[in-house]
Order: sequence, then C-alpha cells, then structure tokens
Amino acid sequence: MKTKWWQKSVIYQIYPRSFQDSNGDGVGDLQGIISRLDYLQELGIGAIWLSPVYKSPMDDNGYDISDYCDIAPEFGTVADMEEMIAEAKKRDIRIVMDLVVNHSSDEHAWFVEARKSKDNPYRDYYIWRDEPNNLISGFTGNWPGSAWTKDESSGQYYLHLFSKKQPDLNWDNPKVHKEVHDLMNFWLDKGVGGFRMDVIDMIGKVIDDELITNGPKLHDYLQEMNAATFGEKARPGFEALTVGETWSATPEIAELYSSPERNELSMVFQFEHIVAMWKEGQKYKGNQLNVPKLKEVFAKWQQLEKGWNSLFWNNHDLPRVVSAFGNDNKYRVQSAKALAILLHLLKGTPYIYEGEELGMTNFPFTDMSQFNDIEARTAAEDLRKAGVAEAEIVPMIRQVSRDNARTPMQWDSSDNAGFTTGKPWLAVNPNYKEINAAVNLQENDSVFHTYQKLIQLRKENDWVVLGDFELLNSAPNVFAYLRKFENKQYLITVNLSDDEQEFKSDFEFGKLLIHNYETENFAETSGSTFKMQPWEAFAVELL
Ligand code: TEU
Ligand code: CA
Repeated sequence: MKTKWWQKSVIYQIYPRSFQDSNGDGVGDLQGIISRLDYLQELGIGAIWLSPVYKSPMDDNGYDISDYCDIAPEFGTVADMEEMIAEAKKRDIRIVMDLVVNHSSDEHAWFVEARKSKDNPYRDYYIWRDEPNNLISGFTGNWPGSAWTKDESSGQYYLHLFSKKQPDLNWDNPKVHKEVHDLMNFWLDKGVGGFRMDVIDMIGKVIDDELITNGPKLHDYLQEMNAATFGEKARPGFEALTVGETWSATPEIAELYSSPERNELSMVFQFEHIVAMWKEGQKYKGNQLNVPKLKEVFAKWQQLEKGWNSLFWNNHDLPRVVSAFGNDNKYRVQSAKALAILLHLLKGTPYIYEGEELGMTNFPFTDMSQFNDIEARTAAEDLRKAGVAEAEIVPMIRQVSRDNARTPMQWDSSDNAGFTTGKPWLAVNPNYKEINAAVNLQENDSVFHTYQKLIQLRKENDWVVLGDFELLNSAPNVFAYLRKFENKQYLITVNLSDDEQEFKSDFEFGKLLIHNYETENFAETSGSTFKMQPWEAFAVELL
C-alpha cells in the first residue's frame, strides 16, 4: 500500500490567538504565524492544523463562525491567509483548516435571516421546535443546561448543543450540505491541505430520538462531502488530510470513518485514552494517570486493521500533558520526553499541540477571573449550583481547564515570553523564563530536540509508519511494546512513574534509536533485567 504523506508526517496544532502576535494588540495572528514558519520547519512538521481564524464574535474563541469565507480582523485578512499558505508551502508544510459545521454562530447571516420568520428561506438551515426536549448543552451552565433557547419573535425554540450563540445547523437540509461543500471548496481552491472537522460525529443527529452522535446518515453525509470537495472524485490525486473530532468513536466506528475504500476521512481523533484518565470518569474530578489502563486502551486502538489512527496527548481543549499525565515538577523534562517517545513510535499520525514540544505546563490559576474559556465559566456555575464550596472550585477547574492550553506560546525570556509587545489577551505562564523555545533550541538534549528526533525517525523509517504493534508484559507502570516490520523488531520501553522500575528483557539490543537519559553503559543492559530510572524511555533496534 502506498503510504500517504499524512501517514509519514507529524501535524502541529496552532491555536492562532495564542501563538504569535505581530501587531502588538496582545492577540496572536496570521502574520505572527508566518514569522514562525522557520521554527516549525526546523521542528520538522509536515502540516499545521490551524484552529479557526474565520470571522466570529469569539463567544467560543472562533468555534462560533459568522462568516466561513472571511478572516476575523483580529487574525488578519484572506490575503494574509493566502500568504501563509504560500509561505508554508515553500517550507513543505501544508495548512489544514478547522471545519466547524455542526453549528454556526448566531451572528452568521444564515441565522440572522432564519430567526426573522418561520417562513424565511433560511429557517430550516437550523433546528426549531415548538417545545424543547431533553437534549442538553455543555455550555449553558445549570448542568445539564437545556440545549434549547426560545426565540421570542417566533415563539419557537432553536437547538444549540453548545452555547446559545452556537445554533446547530440542520443537516437534514440538503441546502446546508451544498453551503458547506461550497465553503470547503473555497478554501481548497486557495490551497489548503485538508480539514480537521469539529464534533463531526454530531452532524447525523436525530433530534426527536434525542440521538446526538453516530446518527444513521452520518457516513452518507461524509461520503457525499468527500465526493464533492476533497476526495479523489472531486480532486484526483489530491491527498487531503481530513481528521474528524469524534469523542464517541470506538475502534469499530473509527474504521467506518477511516477505511480508505469508504472514501470518508483520513482518520479521527478518538478520546478513549483521555477520558480513561479522568477520575471516576468525570473531567472535573481531575486526571489520574493509570498506566495499566492506558496500555489496554492504546493496545486496543493499535489493532485497527483497515483504518488509521491519530496519536495525540494535547489539543486546545485539554490540559498540558506534562502536568496531566507526567510530572511537571521534579521530572518535567524527562516525563515530557518519555510521553513523546511513547506516543510518537506508535502506529498512526502524531499531533503536537503548540508548546507541547517545549514541555510547557499547566497555568497556576488562583482565581476564577483568570479563566477566559466559556466552558470553565459554565463549569464553575454548575459546580457552585451543585453545592461545591467556592474554595474548591478553582482547584477543580485549574487542573483540567482548556485555558491551560491557551496561554501564550513561550518563545523566549523577554517580556511576555516574546509572544506580544502588548498586553497578552490571556496571562503568560510565569515559568516562561525557564520554559521557552529559545532555551529548548540551545540545549541539545531539550524536549524540542527529542520531538525533532522522533519526527526524523518517522520520516526515515518505514517501521515507524507501517510496523505491527505488540504490547509486552512489563511492570504495571512500564509501557513496553514492540514494532515489527520486515522481520525486524524494535523495542520501545517507557517508565511512566516517579520510581525506579525493573524491566526484564530477553531481547538482544542492537542500535539505540532514542533515549531520554544519557546512560553510558546502555549496551550492557541488553538481554537481562535492568533498572529503569524514573520516566526513563528508550527505543532500540533488536538483533
Ligand atoms: O470540542 C468538542 C467538545 O465536545 C469539547 O468541548 C469537549 O466536550 C470538552 O472540551 C471536553 O471537556 C469542539 C472544539 O474542539 C471545542 O473547542 C469547541 O468548544 C466545541 O467543539 C464547540 O465547537
Ligand atoms: Ca495581533
């Protein structure tokens, strides 16, 4: 099977508001990203997943779009977007845009028209009912807040699975499909390399059955979209990268999305390894690394036969992995590297979230006023209503808040970490003087250089891309696995704990491929039982 470019590449996610400001208004922008393309080329990534930069009232920081074919002025212009696509292309980097079409903003012209009257031609671009049903929204507070808001002028309720400023589009209406295909082609014609698709598992929802994800027509809609926009039929030879955000996906469902012969998507973001680490399965109870559970989940997903995996620890909705699963204190560098080695040598396409390659950590929030995110604010309201003591609310939100991922990128030790010459829209993490790109680039054994090496390993070795996966028995907190390709085997072993762990191996070690500790006598440890240092990780070719 000819491998696609996105099977050999690593994708870098940029949250544009927080990456690099170029005009001193404290908000990241497209010209800022352009100024940092050389850095990304040095890291070695093959594509940028750009979180939304379209026109938006920014109720959900751009995941509420009011014009899909224009750029939010705080980020720049369509011309800036075209310049960025061209500049990235010169560096062999594709731009993957964020497609948010489960819902639009309530300020989109379609919704402004739709709410004018029941017989308006845009009315059934959205979902209206005379009475609400039990569907709930994650962003309206009073958990479970209703997903319905009454529109006074018509007396009907409209559906919004997210905030009331994010009305759900009606995918039962073929005109909505056409509008979406047209906006996708607008950007594809400008040279974007594909799309990340926001909560795409929801577009087949069946309202009256209160069925939200994996509705009966979901895959029909995706096959129709593929054929009309990015797929082989519409653009022969164009290898789009399309990745669906699907919190509900199981491996079986993931194969429906990503089996090549189905002509749907390249892959999906599944979240089982994230949710499995939530204490009592509840996000706001906090994260608890459970290595045996992590091994079980990854091993299950690595057995995907016909489809293709994404691999990620972080995105703009998740706390920083070195704080959530690693040790951002005594073993910050080692644990950041260990988590990278573990993830990047699995089978699938790895995604790096801005700053993850620096070992950036969660932010030390102390007060609700420091949070920007609508989800954090509504979660605080819900916890308060549930009777949680005020003093406990910030500590509960702090450890998992999406704001942890959205504090400004830490470039250097100058003011505001080099992110802006103005007042940053969200405070810079006070640890920026120690943790920043400049320091990482200077140190040969930095987190950055570990990521750079892993990206290079993937580019140079088919076994990383195509090798079979086999989980090995090991100590509970040691994640050890084999990759097998063309009668060669490779051992990846990671100690995911603060303690020394024993690793029994009867393998004969060959060439060391990557190691996050400088252990001189490594060769002597092969073929025996040896101790692994806290958070030690290595990959070795086997003889
Ligand atoms: O996120 C989908 C989503 O459900 C997340 O908000 C998730 O539920 C939550 O973060 C887990 O605690 C997508 C986007 O990634 C997110 O930024 C948007 O807020 C959301 O959709 C609405 O567009
Ligand atoms: Ca700016």
